[in-house]
Amino acid sequence: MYSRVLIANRGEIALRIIRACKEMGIESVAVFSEADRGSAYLELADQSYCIGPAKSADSYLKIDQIISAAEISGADAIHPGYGFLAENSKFNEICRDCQIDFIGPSPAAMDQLGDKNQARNLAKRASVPVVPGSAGLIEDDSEALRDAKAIGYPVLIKATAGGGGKGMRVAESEKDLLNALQQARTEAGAAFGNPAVYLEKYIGSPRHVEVQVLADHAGNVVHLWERDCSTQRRHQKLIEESPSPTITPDVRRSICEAAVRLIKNAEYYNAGTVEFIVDPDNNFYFIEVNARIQVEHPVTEMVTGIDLIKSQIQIAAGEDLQFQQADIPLSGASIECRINAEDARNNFRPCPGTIEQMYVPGGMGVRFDSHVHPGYTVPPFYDSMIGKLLVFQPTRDQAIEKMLRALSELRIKGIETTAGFLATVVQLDEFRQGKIDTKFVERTMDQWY
Ligand code: MV4
Repeated sequence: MYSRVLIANRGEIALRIIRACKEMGIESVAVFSEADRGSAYLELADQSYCIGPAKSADSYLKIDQIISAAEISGADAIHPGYGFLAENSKFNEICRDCQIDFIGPSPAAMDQLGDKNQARNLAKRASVPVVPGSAGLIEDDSEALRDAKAIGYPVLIKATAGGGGKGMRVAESEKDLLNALQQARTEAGAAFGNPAVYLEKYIGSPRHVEVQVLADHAGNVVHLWERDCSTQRRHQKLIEESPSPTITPDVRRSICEAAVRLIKNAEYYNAGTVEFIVDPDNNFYFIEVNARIQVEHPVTEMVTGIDLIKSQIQIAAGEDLQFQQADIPLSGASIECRINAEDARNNFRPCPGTIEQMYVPGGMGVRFDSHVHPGYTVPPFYDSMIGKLLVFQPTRDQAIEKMLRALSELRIKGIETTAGFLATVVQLDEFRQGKIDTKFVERTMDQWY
């Protein structure tokens, strides 16, 4: 096992990883930008290093600075968290060249899955359903017109280098197609340096269901059931839960088996998430693989009792999985609300600033993963999530009541947060009834909140 792990991240996930290291008897090394200097959680790490100015591009994305900190501190491994360099295969490779273990999948797996068209082909080879679409990348306009006609409108143009909702364009009919194609290519070229696109049938109001997997270096692959992330707004997840209230036990079984099949075909190791969309007829389709730990991983920890960060570290250090599929129960119901420093009433405008007072909810079945505290200043340079409020209960109805109680206890003075907005969402009949899809927040909230 490692003696020392460097955490190439900040905020709540850095703290989450420090906690796992501490419990495993591993020393933790934190890095911070000038904007995060003096952040209280840094005190909980065994060492900490400044890696540059506030802007991410000058600090948390600076590969050479992070590698230097790892070498100076004597770290055996780097945990990238999520965002920043977590899915950067070049960083992953540089870690390998420097004989520092990267806690995550191989650079090759990352490259393959980072290309959505390749990932889609992998799914097909693994007999995992994909949305009906083009055979591969679109070469020219005539191919696009032919493929779109065969697929049937509306079609969705997707950038192969995209993901997470970036680089997509809907074409409602043939007359829109060539313009949309041109726009999608230009956008993808500018955003990702790769203009290549493919086509899929457009699924109107899908649900977002993703399956957590763990895979070791010996080829063992297990799933840890699914999370439902349909409660989102403009591709920003607001609430995540496990199990999904929108699928039947039959769909659960087959979607989880499909995820394992795909990962087995990918020579993948460490933690990963296989993302699907589910249509109104309960057909599920593979969308992409997230080759990292995700923000919403704690809901899975709550319903399985498995610590995903510890599992990632054990796998990276070469340990085989200590459990088989049959040893991974799904019990109870967990919900997570992302607490953001944003003003929901003003189009979710970020609200950095100093937290003057705060009261954190607690009690049975409540978990708050956060690095903030009274006196903490939320810097304006990074994403606005300041914590994740989780609940765990035997049933979803009870989890909803618990969440409402916990949200009502959470007090943060000095900055605006999304806590009140989330309470409104959780109380909606549609949410309570589990009638959620990716359009549900827009449909219900945007008109009157
Ligand atoms: C789709 C789709 C409809 N049809 N693909 C958006 C993020 C990326 N991970 C995949 N996404 C979608 N792909 C087809 N063929 C609708 C979405 C989508 C979506 C998916 C998951 C969660 C939220 C979403 C919000 C809007 C659109």
